[in-house]
Amino acid sequence: MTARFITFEGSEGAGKTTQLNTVKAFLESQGQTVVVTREPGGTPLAERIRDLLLDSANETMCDDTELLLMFAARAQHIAEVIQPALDRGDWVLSDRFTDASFAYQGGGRGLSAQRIAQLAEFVQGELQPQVTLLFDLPIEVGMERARARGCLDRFERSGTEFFERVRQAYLAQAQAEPMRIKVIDAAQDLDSVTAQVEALCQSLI
Ligand code: Z5A
Repeated sequence: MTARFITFEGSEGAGKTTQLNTVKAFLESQGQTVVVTREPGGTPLAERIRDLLLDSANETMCDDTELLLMFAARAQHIAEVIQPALDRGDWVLSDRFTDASFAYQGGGRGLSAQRIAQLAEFVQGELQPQVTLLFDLPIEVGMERARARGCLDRFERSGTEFFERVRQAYLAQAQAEPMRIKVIDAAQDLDSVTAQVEALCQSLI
């Protein structure tokens, strides 16, 4: 096995959650045990932090608080779910991980990448996903998909410019780490995106 910890990233409505299930089905068809999880969240305590982060009533939350809560949730998630699963030899598929902090809190909010890297080192040490699937699509397409779902959370209320900065930060990460981060064209129809992901699945095992 070459990859056991796989993360799914992308901006609003990119189809991460949908395609995570494609990878899960593939791995299970190969007889693998798969743990599916998400960030922020993934444990009862981290899900409570997620509620704080997404609640649109928390409009006074400052950017540093947002960043620290993301990493507090991540510390709990690693300790309770990710590391134990990897130690058992299971696969872990996480809907978002630290790349999202660099993209949203770094690119989107404008916090220093150096400060985020310090927190990443503190919270996760050597732990890194071996493969990251980055679902990339124009912001308007993703927002349209999210709007179709109804009520918007605290992040989804951010403007187009915020999400454009997030997208560019993700693409810059992919350029810096092409071996780990695989960019998927998520603007295509569902069958075409699924076909791209299935093609990548073959290289996971
Ligand atoms: N966040 C952060 O700021 N910093 C961090 O460190 C972390 C997170 C970890 C919660 O994430 C927020 O936390 C997130 C970033 C921030 N905020 N935002 N924005 P989340 O993952 O829970 O929320 P999300 O990004 O908003 O997820 P999402 O909108 O559910 O997107 P998705 O999972 O990528 O998409 P989906 O659920 O698979 O699909 C969305 C809809 O589109 C759905 O109706 C599908 O049926 C449809 N879909 C999917 N693919 C297609 C295609 N190809 N064509 C047409 N329709 C499609």
